[in-house]
Amino acid sequence: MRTTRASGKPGLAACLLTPPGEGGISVIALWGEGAAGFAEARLKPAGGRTAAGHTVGVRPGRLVYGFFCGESGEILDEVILGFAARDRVEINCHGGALPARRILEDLSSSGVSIEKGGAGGAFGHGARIIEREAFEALPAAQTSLAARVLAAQAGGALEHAADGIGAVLSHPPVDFQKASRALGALSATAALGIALTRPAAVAVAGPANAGKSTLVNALAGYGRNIVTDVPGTTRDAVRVPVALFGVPVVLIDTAGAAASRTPLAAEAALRASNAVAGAHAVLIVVDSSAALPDGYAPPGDRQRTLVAANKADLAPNAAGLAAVHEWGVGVVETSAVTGAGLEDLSEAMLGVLGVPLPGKDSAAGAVIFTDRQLECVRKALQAVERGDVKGVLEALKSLSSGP
Ligand SMILES: Nc1nc2c(ncn2[C@@H]2O[C@H](COP(=O)(O)OP(=O)(O)OP(=O)(O)O)[C@@H](O)[C@H]2O)c(=O)[nH]1
Ligand SMILES: [Mg+2]
Repeated sequence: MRTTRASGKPGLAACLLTPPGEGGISVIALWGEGAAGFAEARLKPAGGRTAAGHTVGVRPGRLVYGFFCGESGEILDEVILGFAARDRVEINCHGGALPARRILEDLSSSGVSIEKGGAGGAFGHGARIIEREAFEALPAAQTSLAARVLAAQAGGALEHAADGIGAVLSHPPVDFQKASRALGALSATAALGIALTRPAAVAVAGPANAGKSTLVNALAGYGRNIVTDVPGTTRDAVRVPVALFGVPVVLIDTAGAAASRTPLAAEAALRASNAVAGAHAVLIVVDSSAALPDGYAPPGDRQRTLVAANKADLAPNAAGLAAVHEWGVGVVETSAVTGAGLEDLSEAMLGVLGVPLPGKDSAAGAVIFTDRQLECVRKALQAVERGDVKGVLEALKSLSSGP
């Protein structure tokens, strides 16, 4: 989103770096030729001397405390200005929606172009596209693995890999096989990279009282959901973010399949089936120490279903377990109470989601983490198959430089 430019400061742009909402501070980036001088002229330093015309000794790396004034001289907020370079300033004002909005509105009416917000916006000025995409995704990273992978891509890992593949084709002898292998390996990283930035949802369904909520709590690491020994405890579909080997996933705990026909039970069942329909995968939790309820059939399609045969700490019910194995889907024995089998279950869940298990080096190398990047690599692969060097180089260029 770009506001209409007014006259006055055609070379300057600004954007809000911090997310909207309550917080200690908001940070506005202001950049463009003359940004430091512009900000300096708007600052009334806390030390006394008035704003315009008086120097505060701006130099890169300096922080200056004072009051940021509007075009008319009105004080807009108490701020700390950070001068990152001659043409880049960060305005740290009070948090919450209003102080930053007042400053941005004033900058806009002074002719400063207001750019799309988020950390990526601040780097839009001269930034490479993959770096910008990484900085846009970083604030939403939910696990340290996601943050490390994105930081590595912001630092150039993916761009470097693309350059390396381009180099293989740019000089004779052109090695299509090598380029094809490298592009194949690169596109295979997308399953992990995209899962890190766009967490998949797994619906947790199954008969009442099987231990669904206890299992979700165990995977989350805290008592998010109410657990009791009364069948029918869970009614709502409750979304619980968890990390499976560093991969963020949203588990949706649902009401157990039960025979009750009350309106509340009917609504709970509807919410459960909606969760199953909308999820990327389904984890069916059964009580392996009991027979399956009469007529119970697993919801969802088999390709994306996994079973946790829970309560494995109790004596197994052979007939119930045999019936579950007939469903033809992966079965992992778990005990949500002792924690047994939870690692195997986490690994199996990633398998059903098509996400490779992250390795020690996953955060260090090149990783595709957006659909746009994957599309570029796919185009490069197609061009390799056609023997079209120019097509590959163009696709790699758009991976690193955008359309
Ligand atoms: N022994 C044993 N008990 C378990 C295990 N998991 C859950 N339970 C117990 O089983 C009972 C039901 O657990 P919940 O987690 O509420 O089961 P649920 O499937 O969410 O039940 P609804 O929400 O009613 O469908 C509780 O008393 C739990 O403590 C397990 O692995 N082993
Ligand atoms: Mg429950």
